[in-house]
Amino acid sequence: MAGYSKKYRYLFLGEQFDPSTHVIVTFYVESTGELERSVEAVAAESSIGTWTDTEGLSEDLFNRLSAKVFDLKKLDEKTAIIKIAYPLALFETDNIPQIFADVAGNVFGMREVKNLRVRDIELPESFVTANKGPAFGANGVRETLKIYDRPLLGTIIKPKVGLPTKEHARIAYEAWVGGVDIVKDDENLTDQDFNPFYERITRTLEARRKAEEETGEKKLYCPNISSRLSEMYPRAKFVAEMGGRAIMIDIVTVGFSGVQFIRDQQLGLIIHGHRAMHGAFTHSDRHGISMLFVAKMARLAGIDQLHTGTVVGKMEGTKEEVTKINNFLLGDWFGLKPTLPIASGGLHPGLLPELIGMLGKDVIINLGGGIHGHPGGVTQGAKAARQALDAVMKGVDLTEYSKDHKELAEAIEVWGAGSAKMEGEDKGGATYKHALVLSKGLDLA
Ligand code: CAP
Ligand code: MG
Repeated sequence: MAGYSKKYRYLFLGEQFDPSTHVIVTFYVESTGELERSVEAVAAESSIGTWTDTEGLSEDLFNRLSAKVFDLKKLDEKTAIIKIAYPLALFETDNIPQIFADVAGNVFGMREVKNLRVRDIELPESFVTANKGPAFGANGVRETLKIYDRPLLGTIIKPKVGLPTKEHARIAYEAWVGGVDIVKDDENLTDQDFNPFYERITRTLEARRKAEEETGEKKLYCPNISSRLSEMYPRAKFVAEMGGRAIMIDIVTVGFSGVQFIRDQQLGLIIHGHRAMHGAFTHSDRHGISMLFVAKMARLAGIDQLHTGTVVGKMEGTKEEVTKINNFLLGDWFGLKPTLPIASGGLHPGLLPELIGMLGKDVIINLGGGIHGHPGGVTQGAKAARQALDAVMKGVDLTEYSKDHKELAEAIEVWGAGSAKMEGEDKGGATYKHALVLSKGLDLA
């Protein structure tokens, strides 16, 4: 069958492209028809082409802006892992919505592909440094809290929604005095009648001040400002004016335009990135966008701390996947500040040894139900979580440590010590496509 274009070539297999002047994207492709035709279709549709050659597409224009497929690893007759080089000129390098529209836009819906997954993106230095990145970064978050040598302990006010502002602030206070460093709103709490945003900020920041006086520790409150942009900006400004130190944005439901806009305002606020809805496109290992790709966009956009998974909790994410993302976020990236990973979802004190054993100490450990579900209540739940963290940092077995820490003992009594796998299919297990990818010595992403 003829190639995708009669006039132009997208396949440059075996050729090299300068990584300082090209964006390199790795895709997993399952074709509906002839594999190489589908691969060309992906390259065309994600750069300058369409389903047919067009009058205006000159040779010069094509050579300057077309995507070039330079690596193709066949997994079977219809499936391959490919690498595509995109000329830098194709991009508006500090416009994240445009990056998605290029390499993670139309391509997913083409009839030429049965499944398509964007696995990774490698950006040239000039591209990365065109973006602000995090204002605080991992080190700035730690500097704000004056905590340098252990994981940070966070909680989410539970129930997720429904509490009136007074109760919300009280529970936040209880968590802070119990030993939690960071309190955040849940991803679906914004400005509902039962918990108006501006009143919540005033009351909860007052509670934070009280907790700081009593504990002598710095605390963080991350209120959820997610909304339309015309609302997000005044909400963020109000938090800053009221002495807040952080805000939370649902980066997927709000979108990266919103994240970049708030970051551009330089409000002096730590930006906590929640990734609710990411599972709609990161879940399948055969179709969608990897969380690694999303994490790279989040760091470019200026997210200071980002949910990336727990491996042992209720959300999916294999150890390889989560550690790869976390290592990227904490690693050097042409001088952009690192983003602090957040492990959250289904965690309780008994899981901390395994979690920290896998993810290390450069992480925020978020417990929602694992604190607010403690039989003794929130303060005891926070104490149990802090005791578990202290035990791990001292290298003491949890059960041993719980002998003279009753709140921890009560938590272990209810939830155990060690990873009782959450109910439901462990998505992290290898599917046949995973096995195929691994069999070729390729990593999962
Ligand atoms: C956790 C959580 C977080 C998820 C997000 C929830 O509560 O508040 O939103 O962890 O998942 O609503 O489920 P629990 P991820 O501690 O009670 O589970 O961090 O994977 O994006
Ligand atoms: Mg939540």
